[in-house]
Amino acid sequence: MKKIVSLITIAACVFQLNAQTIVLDCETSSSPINNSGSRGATDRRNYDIANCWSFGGVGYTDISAINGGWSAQSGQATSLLVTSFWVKSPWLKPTSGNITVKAKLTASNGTIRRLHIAYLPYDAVTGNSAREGARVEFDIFNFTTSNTNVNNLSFAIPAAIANSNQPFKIMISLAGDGGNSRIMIDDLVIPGTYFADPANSCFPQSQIQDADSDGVADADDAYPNDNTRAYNNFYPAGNYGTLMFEDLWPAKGDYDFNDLVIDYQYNLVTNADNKVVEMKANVVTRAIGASYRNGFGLQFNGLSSDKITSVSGAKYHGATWLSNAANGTENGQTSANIIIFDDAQKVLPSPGGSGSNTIPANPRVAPDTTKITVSFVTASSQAIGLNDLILNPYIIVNQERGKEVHLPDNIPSSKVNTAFFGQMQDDTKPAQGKYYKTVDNLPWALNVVKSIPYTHTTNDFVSAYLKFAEWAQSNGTLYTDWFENNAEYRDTNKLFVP
Ligand SMILES: [Ca+2]
Ligand SMILES: [Ca+2]
Ligand SMILES: [Ca+2]
Ligand SMILES: [Ca+2]
Repeated sequence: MKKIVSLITIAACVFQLNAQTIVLDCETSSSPINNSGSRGATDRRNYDIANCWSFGGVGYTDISAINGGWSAQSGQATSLLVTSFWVKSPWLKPTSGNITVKAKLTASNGTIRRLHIAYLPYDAVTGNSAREGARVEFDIFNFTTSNTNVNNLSFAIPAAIANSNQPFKIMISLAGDGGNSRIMIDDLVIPGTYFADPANSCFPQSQIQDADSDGVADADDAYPNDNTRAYNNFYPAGNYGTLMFEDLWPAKGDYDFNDLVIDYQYNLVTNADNKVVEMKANVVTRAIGASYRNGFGLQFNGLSSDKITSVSGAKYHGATWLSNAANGTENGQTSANIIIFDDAQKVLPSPGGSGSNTIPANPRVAPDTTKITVSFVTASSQAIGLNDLILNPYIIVNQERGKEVHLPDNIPSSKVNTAFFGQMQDDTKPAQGKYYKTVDNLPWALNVVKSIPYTHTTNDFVSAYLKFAEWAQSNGTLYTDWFENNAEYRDTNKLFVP
């Protein structure tokens, strides 16, 4: 086996979801032939108007643009009226978060230059011809008029309209007094979902079917008759992933990575506000190439246990080390921990010979699927975003609670016996954030975001996955697809055939 100098494995499961935004950057033209001068400015502004932005006394310019080639610009900002120079967004349903915008002055003169930030409610009855109700100002920014620096501004969406499921416009007024400088803005980003209808005078969209009135149209709602749930977020998306563990830690062992082989898929169910309501995990125990009786747990890094209201589906067989609270999380933990099963040998009993589904000559046993449902608190003050969940799966070796094996550089639980760190081949160095790796950065656990075959008997993983070592030696830059079934990537003689 080649010397492995360093190794980066696929990181533990970090979920990221980009919230929807409505953006004005003044760049896009629907007319590709007019790319310069005032006609280019008009084209670009018309493109945004067609998408239901509106402007009062504000044009586009490519002179000293703030970002990209173009920015929006007021006339000489010598009116303190909020109705002289303004930009209005399309109708949108604001979510929580910050409106961000870049702004500057064209010259360092004048006594006052301001941005007024306001929202306009929808009012079809007493509103204006665009059905805009009375303007509500919620923030203001005063420029320093002695410079032309770019100001990166941020304004919180007011709680009164965030996630209200009602249409609003955001209106930015550009006002001032004295001098002759103009105000430029660019890269305006508003958190929310677009709700204007360009085909109907830019009025708010209508006729959307939403049977459970959670603000998510039936067509987009994975739970159209359940107003507490709206979306599925699968990890991995579209397929199962594989987790493989070596259980002789802190010794390196035979490095066959088949002591516990699990396929998994998590579904983080979110509500209309994109807050996590529950996690459904399918945990498929495929193989056990071990004599140890290993448990399997999942830590939610940094999430306090009281954020979980219930856990169902765990498989327990009387482990004396296991002590759970009423909500199904393990007692005595700083971060929430769920023990999914306490003894793999009971979940996937050996059908004869040693181990389960690792020795080709032995009888097979059908993989076991453990279905876990974890429910989370959903009160708005405590609700959990997708980015708040960092999932950290691990094994508990041979009924010894303090002997945990995690994915590389994943932190242990509060129950770990730190005396194992640094023993045998382990080179865990918490001060450096290094966990569960050898001096050469070999791990004791692997996570692959698709289901892959595992080694049979005690075959060294490196001799079965022929590009694994090169991937590892290259710091994860070569053969990032080492686990794929490409020509000359695998020695299938070393892999178990179910
Ligand atoms: Ca721009
Ligand atoms: Ca709905
Ligand atoms: Ca729903
Ligand atoms: Ca092994």
